[in-house]
Amino acid sequence: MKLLIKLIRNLLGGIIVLLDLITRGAKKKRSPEQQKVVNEQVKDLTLYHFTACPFCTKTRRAMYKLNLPIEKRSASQGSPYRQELEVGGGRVKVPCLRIEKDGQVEWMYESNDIIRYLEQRFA
Ligand SMILES: N[C@@H](CCC(=O)N[C@@H](CS)C(=O)NCC(=O)O)C(=O)O
Repeated sequence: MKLLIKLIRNLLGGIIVLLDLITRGAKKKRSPEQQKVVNEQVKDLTLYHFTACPFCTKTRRAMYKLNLPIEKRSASQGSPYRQELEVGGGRVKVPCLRIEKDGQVEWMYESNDIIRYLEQRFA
């Protein structure tokens, strides 16, 4: 039963990923100079995610739309980043954005909070 639920969840997640790919549209356009600055700024950000999680898809979609090449780390079973997320952030829940600023690290959970943060900073 657990396996069936997992299978259905992954299938639905896959469909959502596919729909996102088909409908995501254009990225935000910046001048090459502006994009270079943004590319540098996002080096302090890392997204921990699962491929087939709808909340992660929503967050990745916002990152794509805002043209933010943020490093993504899979937190699925078996990935070394899973433990990194658990130890650093306190729990294995995705999406989670790791924000490094002035030597301080913040682990931001909740897709809506992450998207709001990215839009306020980069839109
Ligand atoms: N309200 C959260 C929901 C996130 C969520 O439920 N993520 C699932 C994967 S789809 C998860 O990490 N579950 C593991 C857990 O909650 O321990 C958001 O919008 O980010």
